[in-house]
Formats: sequence, C-alpha cells, structure tokens
Amino acid sequence: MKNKSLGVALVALTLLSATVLFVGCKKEQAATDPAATETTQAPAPEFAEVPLDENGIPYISEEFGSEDIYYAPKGEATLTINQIPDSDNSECLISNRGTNNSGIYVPVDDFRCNTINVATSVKSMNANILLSLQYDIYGNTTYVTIAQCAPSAISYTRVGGEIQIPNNATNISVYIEAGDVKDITVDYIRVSVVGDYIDPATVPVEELMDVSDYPSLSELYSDYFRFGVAIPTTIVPNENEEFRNLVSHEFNSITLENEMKPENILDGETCLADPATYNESPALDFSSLTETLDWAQENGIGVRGHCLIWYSQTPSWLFYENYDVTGELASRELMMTRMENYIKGVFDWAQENYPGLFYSWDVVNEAIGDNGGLRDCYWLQTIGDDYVQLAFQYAREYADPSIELAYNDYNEYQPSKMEDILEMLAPVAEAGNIDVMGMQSHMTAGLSVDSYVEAMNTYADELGVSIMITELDIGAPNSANPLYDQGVYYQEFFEGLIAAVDAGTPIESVTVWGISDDTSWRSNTTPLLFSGNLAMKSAFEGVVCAITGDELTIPDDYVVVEADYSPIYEDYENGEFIGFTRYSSVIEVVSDNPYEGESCLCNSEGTATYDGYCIDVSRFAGTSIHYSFAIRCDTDTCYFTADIENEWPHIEEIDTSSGEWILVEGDYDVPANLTYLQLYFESIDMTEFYLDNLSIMVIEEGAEEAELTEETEETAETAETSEQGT
Ligand code: 9MR
Repeated sequence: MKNKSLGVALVALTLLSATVLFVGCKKEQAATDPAATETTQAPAPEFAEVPLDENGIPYISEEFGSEDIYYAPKGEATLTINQIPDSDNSECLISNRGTNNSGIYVPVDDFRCNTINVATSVKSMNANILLSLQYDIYGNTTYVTIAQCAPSAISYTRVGGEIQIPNNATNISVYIEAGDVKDITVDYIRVSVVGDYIDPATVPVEELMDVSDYPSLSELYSDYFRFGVAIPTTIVPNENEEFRNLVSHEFNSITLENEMKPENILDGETCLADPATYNESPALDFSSLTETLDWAQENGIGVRGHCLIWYSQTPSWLFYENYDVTGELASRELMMTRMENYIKGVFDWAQENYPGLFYSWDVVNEAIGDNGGLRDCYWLQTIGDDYVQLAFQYAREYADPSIELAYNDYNEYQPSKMEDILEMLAPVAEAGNIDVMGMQSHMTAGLSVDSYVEAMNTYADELGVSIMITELDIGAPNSANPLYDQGVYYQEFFEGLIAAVDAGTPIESVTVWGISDDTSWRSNTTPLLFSGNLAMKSAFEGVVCAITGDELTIPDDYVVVEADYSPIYEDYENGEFIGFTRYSSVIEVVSDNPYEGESCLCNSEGTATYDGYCIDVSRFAGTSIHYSFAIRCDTDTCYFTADIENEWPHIEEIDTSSGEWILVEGDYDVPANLTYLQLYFESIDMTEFYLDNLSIMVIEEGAEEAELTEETEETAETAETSEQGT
C-alpha cells in the first residue's frame, strides 16, 4: 500500500517541477559543453536515505506517495505527482520531456557491486519505454538497457529486469526513458538486491592498469583492416589518462558511441525558439564534439561518423510543422528539405573543420524493422518509402569523395534480414550512392563464423560494396569457463576474418563497440576485450592469437566439465524449475488448474512471441532425446522450438485451441557440433501459457558424445546474451 502523505510530496514536486522546466542540458554534454554549464540547473534533490529491509539489505520502493523521495527528473522533464482517482495510490506524470532520454531517475549507489532487480509499471503513448542503468566508470558515463516494453497508453504495463552493477561504477542510477518525447506515467519504481548482498563499502574501486605494454591491435592487423573502437567524449577530458592511452595505443579508428547521433547535433533550443528561421534548415550544434575530434586528429586516428538518419535518438519535433509536436507532421517536401539540409550541414562542418579525418559515415542506421520490411518511423511516415534512397542521394552530393557512405544494421547476418536489406539497398547501389555495408555484429559466442563470412560476401557481391564491421561485441557464454570460451570464439571469429580477407572479402575496418565490459551497453554479457579496470581479457588474447598464431592461455582456474546426461524432470510441485525466461516474459509457479498435482508453470507478459520459457540442453549435443510435457493455452497454437545458433526450428506445433491440457511427446536428434542449444516454449500471439510434467531424457548417446559434450559444456549459451530479437 502506498503512503498517503501526498501533500508534502506535492509541494516538493511542484518546486522541483517549476525549476526543472528551465533546465535544458543535453545528455552527454553536461560535462564538456560550456553552453550547458551556463543553464540554470535544478538544485540537487534531497534524496531520502535508502531504507534497509528486515535483513539489513537496501531496498527502494518508490510509490510516489511518501515524503521520502528517492527520485528526481532526468534531463529536461517535469514530474507531477497525481493521486489515482478512486484510490489511495498515486502516480508520477513525466511531461515536457526535452529528449528521448529525459525522464526520471533513482540513484542506486548503495547497490554498487550487486545484481539488482529493477521493476516499474508505466503508461505512455510512446511506442517503447526503456528502463536503463547509468553509471560512471573512472569518469566515463555508460548507459545500459535493463529492460524495455511496448506500453499501453491506458493501462499499466510492467517492465523489469536484472542487472549487475560493476564494482568500479560510481554515480549510479536507474532511469526511465522512451523512444520518443511523449509523456510517461509511472506507478512505482522498485529496486532490490538479487542473491547475497555485497556491502559496497567492502569492495574498493580497482586501480586502472598501465596499458603501455599491451600488444597493439591496430599494428598487428595493419595489413588487414583498420581496428576501431567506440568511445564516449568523456575519455579526452578525463583525469584518468589510461583510457586515452589505451585507445591511441590499440586502435586507429574511433566512432563516437552516442554523441554524433541526431539528437546530440540538432540544436533543439535554437530551432524551437525561432522555428520560422530554422524551418527548412535545422540549427546544428557541434560544440560537444570538437575536443574529442581534435584529439583524434592529433593522434592520427580516423573517425567513422555515426549516424545521420535513424529512427531512434532523433527528436520528434524535427518531423513536425513549425517544430511543434502538438501540430501536424511536416509534409514530404519539407522533410526532404530538412533531411537534405541536415546532411549537408553535417558534411559541410566536417569538411571545413576536419578535412580528411572522417573516412566513413553511417548514412542510414537500422531502417529494417524487427518483423521485416521497412521499419515504421517518422522518416517513413513523412517522406515515404524512398527516404533511404534520398538520404544516400543527399549524402553522395555533399560528402567529400574520400568519405565512404555506409548503411548500418544489426542481425545483418541473418538470412531473412539480409534479404530485406539487400532489397532495400538495391536501388541505392544502382544509383552508385553506397560504398559500405556496416555490419554491426552484436553477437553471441557460437554463431557460425562460416555463415557470417558468407553474409559479408553476399553483401559485397550483390551491392558492390566493401564491408565494415561497425559495432562488434560478442557476449560471453553461460558456461563453466565463460571468459575463456569467449576468448576461444573471438579467436575463431578473427581467424575467419583473416581468412576471408586473404580470400578477397573486402573488409576495411573492424570496430569494437566500447572499450571495456563495464562501459558496454551490454555490460552484463561482458562482451568486450578489456575488463573494467582495462585488464586484458581472454577475448583480447584471442584476437591477438588469431593473427600471431599463438595459443590462447588456459587460465589457472579453468574448470574441466564432466559429461552430464542426467534427465530433466519438472512437475513444479516444490516450486522449483531450472529453465529461464527468453527475453522479457514472467515465469512463475502457480496453482491455477494444473495438469497434475497442485502446481504448474505459467509464462506470461511476453512482449514478443519468442519471450517464452527456455531450457538449456547444450549438454545433450549429439544425442537423441525423448521429451514429453503437458501444455495449456487460451490461444490456437503454441510451439516447442529449438534455438540452435541463430536458427529457430519448431520441433512441435501444438493445437491448443481447446483451452484444455494437451499432452505432447516425441523424440529429437540433437545436432552434434553445436556450441549451444536451448529448447523453448512459446505461444503464437504472446498469450500466457501453462506447462506441467516436463521431461527431457537422453535415449541414445551419440557416437561423438564424449568429445562433443566437453566442447559443448564449455560454450553453452544463454538467452540473455542473444542479440536483439529473433
Ligand atoms: O551503445 C549505445 C548506447 O550507449 C545508447 O544508450 C544506445 C541508445 O540507442 O545506443 C547504443 O548504440 C547503438 C548504436 O548507436 C546503433 N546500433 C545499436 C547500438 C546498441 O544499442
């Protein structure tokens, strides 16, 4: 139940709101942009001390009704606490949001070193809401998505997830943001510790490593491709020089991870203050970039521009008549003019101030939707289907010929996405306006390197472009030796790239998406080459070994795994299960009409059909298994599906239209030679479903069993580390 002392909170929030309205600082600019420091900052709110639960562990439950306040507006936003009609409860309305990442934050420094569970419930007209974590790593700000949902505007949608806060993090907060600047209403924000609590006071922040003796990737790979890294603008002014040293020592290319995206370059304040003057040619502000670009130039480091035209991190006001989001969307003609002038403005500035520094630019980013076809977005809605072609046409017109123009996307190696990308880019290639396919490559260890190389060759051949791997990060597997196994895969992957270049694949650059695991947007999958204090990981050594031919060091604490064919059986009677949610569904043991006994498992609240209940059976590789289970669902069809290294064959299509329990059983030959296999249950339209009496047992051990089991155990995979959607 929420606290009812609403009066005090309202007074506090009215004060807060009134001040916040005047704050106009942009996300990453506060530290470096002199203009930002001149704006009137809201006074730091008085946060209440985080309460402890009965075991002395910090626990925040912000319900917006108490005088103890654990939240504050993030960026430009107004927070108003309203009582929910006919209820004792209250909710927080976030309005006047200046940018997509403006919203509300809750400081969580008391939870450093711990895995936390963060849960909230939101209503909004925004197409998606993100629950994110922000922290500094030795002065470098990092943003990590914890969970996201497609909310309803009229009823609350719950969104939550778990995240590990790095030991070396400081200034830690969780916050709510959205894909657009529309209002968000929040019912509550809760933060709790998962597992045993580690008192942050007992874990000091580590010393940064001296990186000067590390082997240099850009030198080692100089005959093959440029070696790049994505960085924030905070590393140049940072008092810790180790980050700068590492970047200039290891890499000869940088991409600014966020700061060259439209929302950071478009000058909203100027455009909105004088829409008539800037109606056709939006005002631009590059002041937050110069320090980093000057440094890159002084150090002979090339830059990839990222990115010009994107559905995300582009303010919605850009798409409206008079930049007024309460009015009409702008016409096709006006948006074509704004697009052309934006692209021209960015290239003119780059060429005037940094001639020769940029060697490539992502002209269009992520135009294909997760369900195929062109992604619905403001560019599509205002200009129409040819917006991608127009963007490349303008880019070709205004970019210096030395800047190679790229299309950039994720899941780009998956066959169906490839088809869509190739179809979309065919006319662009025909017109001679594209030079590069940007393969983001947010991957998981286990993806077939051969099919990845095949994808690169297909793009190169069909579009006549070269390849840049633009955002590489490879999540560590959930195995007995995750970091070593990740190193093995990094080595395999780079050996594949080297062989591909030798065979003629035109790979021009490879960029890793971040410096260290702690600064990665996917930090909980530890996907990068260096750990938080910049120590070399097996992943780094794997990349080095791929080119030197050396053997990866087996760590002292390497765990040898015995073959394990013990059967799986779950009747949920004791409340336990070994499986886990794929992405964001909620799994719980319930007593709602079980098949047998008192309990069964319920999977609900998925936001995509593949948000299901998942069991890792990697240890059964190369065997035949027998499965049986009872399933019940109020929709027509459920699937029992295999997730095998980025293929998702349905093992069973189950007719659940009766709404009654259906008993399913069968045999399945688990492929050998795979690095991971998960079996999962899903309903065709995200309707909640129930499972009971689930059994999986090996009926015939494979010939290659001993060798493969060991290999497979080492590289078993989790759904967590999978890339964005399937
Ligand atoms: O790594 C970036 C992260 O810090 C930002 O919060 C996020 C916001 O959208 O963007 C991340 O970078 C994305 C890149 O610009 C485009 N491809 C996907 C990347 C990961 O989300």
